[in-house]
Amino acid sequence: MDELKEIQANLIEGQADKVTELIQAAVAKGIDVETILNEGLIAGMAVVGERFKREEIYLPEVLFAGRAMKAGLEILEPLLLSAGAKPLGKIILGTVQGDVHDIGKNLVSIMLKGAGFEVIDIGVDVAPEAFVDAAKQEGAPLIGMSALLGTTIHCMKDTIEALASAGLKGQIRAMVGGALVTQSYADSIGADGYAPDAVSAVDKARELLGLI
Ligand code: B1M
Repeated sequence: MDELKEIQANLIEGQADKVTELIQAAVAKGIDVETILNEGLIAGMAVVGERFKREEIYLPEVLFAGRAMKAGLEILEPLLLSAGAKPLGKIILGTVQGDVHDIGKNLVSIMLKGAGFEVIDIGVDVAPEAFVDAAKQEGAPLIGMSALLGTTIHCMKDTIEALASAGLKGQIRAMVGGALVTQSYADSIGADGYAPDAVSAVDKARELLGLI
């Protein structure tokens, strides 16, 4: 369908206003909302993710595409919920205590939402207990933590320990990421999963929730 290709192309180009306009037109035309999401936005964002991985595009392009994705999701989210589309699973997402970097976390959030997860973004500077409380309150089986600073990375371990103290380790899983985080660091603190980038975070979340 030409409309979906146009949405994809404009998302890849980071044209948020045009994506908004095209999605409104597609919805008005009666194109299925999930088709618009999957074959328009998600397909476009997957191209962006792959190009970023191959270093064909850089951060500004990813951020513009992210903004376009966010604009598109704002229109589709309420329609998807009213259409009763079942989310793949709930994820609590935040940047750890003492850390206000949120660009990477927001990209992870957009990719997870785009893939069909329900993301509860609890923001930045999140204390270990706040991650655990949010997961308990929301009944979420997965916590995602982002950290960018050498001085805050240990808060991931503190959160995993808080999960263990609450008797929830194993029941609620922990996924970690951020510039300084590595697979071996994730293993050393007992995290259930690590993803190096926002695209891989989607596959890791699927894996941790037993969806693949
Ligand atoms: Co800051 N900062 N910063 N900063 N900052 C870094 C991180 C730094 C490396 C810069 C440097 O010195 N070269 C350095 C950290 C050094 C270190 O500890 N090793 C640093 C510092 C020191 C600081 C301050 C302490 C500076 C100061 O005040 N003296 C201060 C700390 C504030 C605080 O948090 N308490 C500070 C402040 C800031 C700004 C507020 C100005 C701004 C943040 C704005 C914002 O986020 N809203 C900022 C920025 C922009 C950066 C740099 C330039 C860019 C970070 C970024 O957004 N990268 C950064 C230098 C750099 O990285 N080049 C730097 C792009 C983003 C898409 O990547 O977040 O890694 P990233 O996310 C990736 C992956 O890591 C992964 O997916 C994302 C997309 O692929 N990922 C996950 C991330 N989270 C994940 C979670 C997952 C899975 C994957 O699962 C849950």
